[in-house]
Amino acid sequence: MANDLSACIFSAKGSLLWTQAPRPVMSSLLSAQTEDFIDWWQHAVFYQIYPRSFKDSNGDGIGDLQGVISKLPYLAETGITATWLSPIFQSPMVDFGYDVSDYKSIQTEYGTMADFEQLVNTATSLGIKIILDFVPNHTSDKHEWFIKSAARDPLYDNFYVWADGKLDNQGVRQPPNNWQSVFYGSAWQWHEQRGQYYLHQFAKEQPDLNFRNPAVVRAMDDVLLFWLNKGVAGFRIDALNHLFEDETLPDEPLSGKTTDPLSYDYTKHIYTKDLPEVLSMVQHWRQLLDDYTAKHSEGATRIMMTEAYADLQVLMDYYEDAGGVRGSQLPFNFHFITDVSGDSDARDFVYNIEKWLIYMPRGHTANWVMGNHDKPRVATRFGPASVDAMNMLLLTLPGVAVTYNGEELGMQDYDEISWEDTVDPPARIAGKLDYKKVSRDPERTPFQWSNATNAGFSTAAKTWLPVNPNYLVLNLEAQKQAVKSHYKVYKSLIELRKLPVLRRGRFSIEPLSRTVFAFKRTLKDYDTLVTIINVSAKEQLVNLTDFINRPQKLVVEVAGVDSVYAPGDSSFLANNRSDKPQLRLAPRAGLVLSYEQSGMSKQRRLLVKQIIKSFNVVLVALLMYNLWRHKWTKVNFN
Ligand SMILES: [Ca+2]
Ligand SMILES: [Ca+2]
Repeated sequence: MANDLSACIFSAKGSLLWTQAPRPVMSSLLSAQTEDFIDWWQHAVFYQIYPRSFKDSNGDGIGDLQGVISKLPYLAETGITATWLSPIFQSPMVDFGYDVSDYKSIQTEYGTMADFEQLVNTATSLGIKIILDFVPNHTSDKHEWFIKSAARDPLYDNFYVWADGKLDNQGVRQPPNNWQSVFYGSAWQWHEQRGQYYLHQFAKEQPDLNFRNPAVVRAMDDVLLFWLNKGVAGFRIDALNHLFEDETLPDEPLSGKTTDPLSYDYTKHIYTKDLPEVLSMVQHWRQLLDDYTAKHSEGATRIMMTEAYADLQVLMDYYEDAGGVRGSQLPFNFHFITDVSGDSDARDFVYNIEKWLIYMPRGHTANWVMGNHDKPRVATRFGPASVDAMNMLLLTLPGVAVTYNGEELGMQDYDEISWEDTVDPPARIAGKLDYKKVSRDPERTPFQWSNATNAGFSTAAKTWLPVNPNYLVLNLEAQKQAVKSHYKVYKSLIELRKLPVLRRGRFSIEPLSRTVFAFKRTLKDYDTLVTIINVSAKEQLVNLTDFINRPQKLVVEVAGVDSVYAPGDSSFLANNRSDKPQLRLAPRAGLVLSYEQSGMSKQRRLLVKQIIKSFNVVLVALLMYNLWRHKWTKVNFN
């Protein structure tokens, strides 16, 4: 099936289904995906596991692979079919695994290769795909490639970005240019042994690889093939748009955003980010994955998802460039993280959702990332009351949904981590006064499984990051037992996602007011699904007559924990005698409703067909009886 997929998408080009309402509306561009051709990844929920904080199996206070294995049944029970794991490779952990010292071995504190193989086998038996985090931009400074490169070993001499410094007016050696590290300070570090500076776009312990060297490209291809042979379904590619820098090392122009020359915001990153060479690497890796899938067709399509905080046009070229060359299946869509917040109104949401779909090349799959380990959690960005509504939005939009672990419970950032307990590198660099402004530790605290010690994460006296004290009330066990909970809402949404209308239905969206927006998913012969979100902090009464012909026919499928409605409610609008029946939406709440679009649902249609069929049988029987009686009478007369 995988091999037929691209052909199917191409042949279906031009058959897009655009809705015809006068309001701004969008096609999901999913029409190309008939039921037979939806590949495993095209409608999956990708659950991001941050292994260090997920589950500790041996009581050292650090999450590990056996911990992840022990929780795979939980993911399966929740309905998760795909995961992506933050790095699990050998690393000095300066940047918690994003500084890899050996791409082909497992970090000792996380487990062994045997544990990893067990993880893949167990996941496979539960129907869960494993995606690994691939960190190509830089290695650890403890990687043997870097050590050999620093020593000018001829095989590795050119593996990293080395440059001579320059002398200032006082004759003091300075870095070759004004490039800054994302983590603050110069992106150049002097290396005494080599007698040159090396580039590090992130921490100084993360030297940038030189992808202009074909030997580096080959070495990294080899890493990808190694893990593909271990049975992974693909890769999430880290910090993609930082891969290449301008070879002539020019100064970057000033941005005017800050007067601090050591801040990453001090310059515009026109020579260190989103260079055209990045696209060619994406296409190269796509080819590698496609070739692998073709050679190992017994397995699933191997895919890539790419991390780049970049302009929309750049991201769309990753999908497919103007020449039709394909790259990333899923260039991460971070609009829900970067472009909307708790202060956004309904129009901002609609605009950002449509923006992605308008620019996405035809025949591709949309994706929506609601959170990750680098950004504050949903409850912090949108407010704790928004948790259910944001999950409704995420899980009923067309395409792929990406959930960061803990968001199914509405876990909250732990903002009170002391300076002493702070471990995130940019936070340590920022110092005691400013660390809270940049620290990513608050969204990385251990998963809250129960109200047991350390939230059931670990039996250690001290965990690597403190557990959020709210675990006593906010934990999975409590949410499983409660009548209503964020987890139960999340799980019911995943169940609902199995409906054909959510897998491949058309999509149209409108702001109904400044505070409420709604979208429809429609598919011939199936009930329409409608998602309505109130993004304001006030209760809203919503008149749906503009949006739907007969709102009286709506039935609640999923309601949030604060909703006055419950799943199955259907009489709430029918009993409303007003000409313009109104729906009541709690502050920052959402609702998912079903609606018999054509007046007759698939189920009812089948019933009618059955009745007609039975009626036909009776009719034929009557006819036969009449014929027989006629013949018998005739015989009698003769
Ligand atoms: Ca452990
Ligand atoms: Ca780079």
